[in-house]
Amino acid sequence: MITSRRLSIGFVVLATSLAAAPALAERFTFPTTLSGYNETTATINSTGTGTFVAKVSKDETIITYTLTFSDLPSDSTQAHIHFGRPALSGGVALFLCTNGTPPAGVPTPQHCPLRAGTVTGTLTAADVIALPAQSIDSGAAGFAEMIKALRNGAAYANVHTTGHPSGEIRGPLGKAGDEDDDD
Ligand SMILES: [Cu+2]
Repeated sequence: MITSRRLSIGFVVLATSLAAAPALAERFTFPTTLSGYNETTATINSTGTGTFVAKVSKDETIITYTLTFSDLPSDSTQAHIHFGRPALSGGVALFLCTNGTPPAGVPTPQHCPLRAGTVTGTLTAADVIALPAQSIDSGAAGFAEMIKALRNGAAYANVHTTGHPSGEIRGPLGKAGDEDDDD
């Protein structure tokens, strides 16, 4: 009896660690697709499309992201994660890339591809831009606030262009894409 009990406990431990294995690299994954139909305040009829995925590390200190877009009718100028829920505009909390003047107070973002391409990168507390009007802090507090926003569908990825400086293609983050394994 004892042997058989040990065996089943061993099996449960093995099964649990196998199930948890894919989650070791990140705690949350937030994928989305970008479209002009998601833009605010005006909906944009754009040929551009894109995909974006943000992966939050297990210890919630690093966001690794990949942004891909194509067929933009004018050159991209910058891309960000904004704090705002679907159908509402919100401030820029995290830069993904920029071809303009780099933001002050955070590490200089990489350049954006012009009409099509992919950028990958990592974001940490140092990259967060405070949004006082929306009560988003800078630093570690702001980073945690943005992860919470992502988990609650209150953030979006946005690519801006010369033709549409306030944003040409946009994708909502969180909710549907929230692969929460925090249990
Ligand atoms: Cu933006």
